[in-house]
Amino acid sequence: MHRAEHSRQLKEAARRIGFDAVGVAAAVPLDEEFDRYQQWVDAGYHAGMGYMARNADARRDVTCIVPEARSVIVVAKNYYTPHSHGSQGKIARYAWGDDYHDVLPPMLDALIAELGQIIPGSTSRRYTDTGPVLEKAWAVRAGVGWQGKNGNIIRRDIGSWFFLGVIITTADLDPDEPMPDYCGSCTACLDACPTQAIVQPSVVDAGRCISYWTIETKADVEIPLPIVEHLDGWFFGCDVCQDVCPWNRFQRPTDEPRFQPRLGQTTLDPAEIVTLQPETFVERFRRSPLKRPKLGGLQRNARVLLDTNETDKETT
Ligand code: B12
Ligand code: SF4
Ligand code: SF4
Repeated sequence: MHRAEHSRQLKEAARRIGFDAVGVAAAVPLDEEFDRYQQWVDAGYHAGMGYMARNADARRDVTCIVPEARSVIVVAKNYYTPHSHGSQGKIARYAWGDDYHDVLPPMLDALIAELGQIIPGSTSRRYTDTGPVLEKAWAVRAGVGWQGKNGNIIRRDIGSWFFLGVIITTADLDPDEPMPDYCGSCTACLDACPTQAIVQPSVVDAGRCISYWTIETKADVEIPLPIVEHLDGWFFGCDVCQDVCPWNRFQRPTDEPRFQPRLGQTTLDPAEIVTLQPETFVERFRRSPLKRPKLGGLQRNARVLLDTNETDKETT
């Protein structure tokens, strides 16, 4: 059978499994993107994420992961639900429901199983924020979206509220064309970022990003004052640069019920979190992305927000 037919069948399977978009790129080295990644690391923009500086070979060349890989399949899963952020104790939209690290892998496994039917004998490995893969660079190459000036991958049909998943495979599939950039002359995200973390179009310095400080750092790390001063109620993650993006007017509600806000909540109460007991934490945040910084990290965030509220009261 022709490889165009294989690609068609794969895409049909991806839609059937519930992905909102799918594309294919040839598994050739990411030379240009890799150079930019290297510059990002050299500039120290990975801040305390030591793992981002490791396994550089695999980030450049996926055949370090799957020898004889021919194709990289990239899928998108929409997580948008029509609720708003509230104003205090705000949680980033991606973390309102169940953790995508639990939701996406079985879907990717189902797609790998289908691929095994379409091209028997193919070997594949999946990733969704789980290894040294430049998922956004692959998404652009596979035509799943373009990289916006806010650093995220965007599509014209659903905006940017989606997760990425990647399958590296020995299956020889028809590659798609990269998607052109539709940011144009817009600079809304650069202008709106409260901490000027977008240091140049599409380049985010994690060390200045609220998302990094509130999600990726541990309890014993103090959030620097210039970040604290601009938290504006963000408890976990930050969505400012996506909220202002005009392409997110094209957002559509997800069909995945597990991405609905747990207990209907899109905020956390800092006063409640500072006194939360470990057993309750484990119970309440099982399968939630909010467990990533552990109870200590969440309590550090809660204390910062409570302190900021106190200071606000004193100065007004
Ligand atoms: C590290 C990481 C972070 C870090 C660093 C963010 C970043 N922009 O890289 C922090 C903790 C800050 C973070 C935050 C968020 N993240 Co994050 N993160 C990752 C992770 C693990 C690696 C990303 C990476 O490789 N970064 C390194 C840099 C070098 O990569 P890059 O941005 O692709 O770099 C390119 C640009 O700098 C560009 N570039 C450089 N110079 C130039 C010049 C020009 C002209 C151009 C066009 C491009 C360009 O080239 C580089 C290479 O292609 C990925 C999962 C994965 N394995 O890919 C998720 C991932 C990127 N995150 C994701 C999400 C959802 C988020 C948040 C929205 C969560 C939130 N609401 O708080 C925020 C968004 C912040 C932002 N504005 O980027 C999703 C994005 C989905 C999407 N639609 O794009 C991913 C893909 C996870 C997933 N599987 O779904 N994240
Ligand atoms: S997530 Fe927030 S802090 Fe980070 S780049 Fe976007 S707007 Fe700036
Ligand atoms: S806000 Fe404007 S510049 Fe930023 S990603 Fe969206 S379209 Fe691009």
